[in-house]
Amino acid sequence: MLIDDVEIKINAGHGGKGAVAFNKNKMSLGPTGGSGGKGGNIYGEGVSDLTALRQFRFSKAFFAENGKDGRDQFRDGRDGTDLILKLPIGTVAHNLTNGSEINFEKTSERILLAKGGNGGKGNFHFRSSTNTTPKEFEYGISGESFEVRFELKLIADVGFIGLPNVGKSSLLNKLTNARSKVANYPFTTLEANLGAYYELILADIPGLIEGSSSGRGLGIKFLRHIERTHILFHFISTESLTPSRDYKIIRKELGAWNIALLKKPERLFLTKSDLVTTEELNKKLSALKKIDPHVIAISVNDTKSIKNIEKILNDINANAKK
Ligand SMILES: Nc1nc2c(ncn2[C@@H]2O[C@H](COP(=O)(O)OP(=O)(O)OP(=O)(O)O)[C@@H](O)[C@H]2O)c(=O)[nH]1
Ligand SMILES: [Mg+2]
Repeated sequence: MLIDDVEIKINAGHGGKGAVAFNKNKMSLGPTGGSGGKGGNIYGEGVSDLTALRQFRFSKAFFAENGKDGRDQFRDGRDGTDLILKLPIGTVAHNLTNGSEINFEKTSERILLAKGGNGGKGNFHFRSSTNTTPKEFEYGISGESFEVRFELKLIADVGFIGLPNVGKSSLLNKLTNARSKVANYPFTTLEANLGAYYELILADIPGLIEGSSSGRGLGIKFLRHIERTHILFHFISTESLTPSRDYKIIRKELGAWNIALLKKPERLFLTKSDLVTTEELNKKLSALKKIDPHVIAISVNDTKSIKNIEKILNDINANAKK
């Protein structure tokens, strides 16, 4: 199961305490108390492993090390070690306390999530001409600590949508080296799958049905994975008795998740063209032409269809580079 939405608590390190100490060797009372070390920071780091959020499934609290206390003989406490959390690229970190968001988009990019507290000053830092034997010191400050939600929104260029069983995964597998599960029943695909077509990333997601937005079928949470795509490929099967209605059902569910999905460019495909007679194919095609005059009929078993789709993808790729 792809873990794509988790909540945890992160606690950056507490600063160490400053020391109160005096010079013993020389029998003078000069202050020698060192300062406390800084508490460790917590960083997120983008990684290409899409399953990296799995580490947060059962462990819910993460701590960076506290700074060590200052000691005598001017010895400052060591800083606490930073904690690095590996996050799949495409993760949005939502700070649930102040509502801020951070996007992790590049591998190896480290971004500060929670800052460690500063260490306190030791008494050495309080010396002055009027106070040569200070007993003051500071406590360290606590590190930032808050609940954070990591939401993975896969980074893809093209999103495949449609009712279950229309051939989304079959096409992904045909166009890329992905091995998305294919079977002749609804809801074969249970989570988003990515495939690479040259530089373009294609995302195949589970099928939507009427009422997905109210929790029917597999729900619609997986639509987060196509939120950032440039274009949607919408598939309707020739097996459907009501192609235009199917189209509207899917559009309604998309809008229920995020209205922005309805504004994305879309290409419409009538799939499994090999299953029906030319007459039936044309009938269904003309019904869909009323919705989109550029709709095309395809079959994964037909080389010409695949070439057509590859041409569309090549154009998208060329436009993306402009
Ligand atoms: N004849 C024919 N069968 C196809 C074609 N494309 C897909 N199929 C078959 O249709 C069935 C469903 O294909 P999938 O690719 O699993 O469909 P899906 O849209 O990914 O389905 P879900 O993951 O359940 O949403 C499988 O048995 C495929 O072999 C096609 O062009 N022609
Ligand atoms: Mg599928």
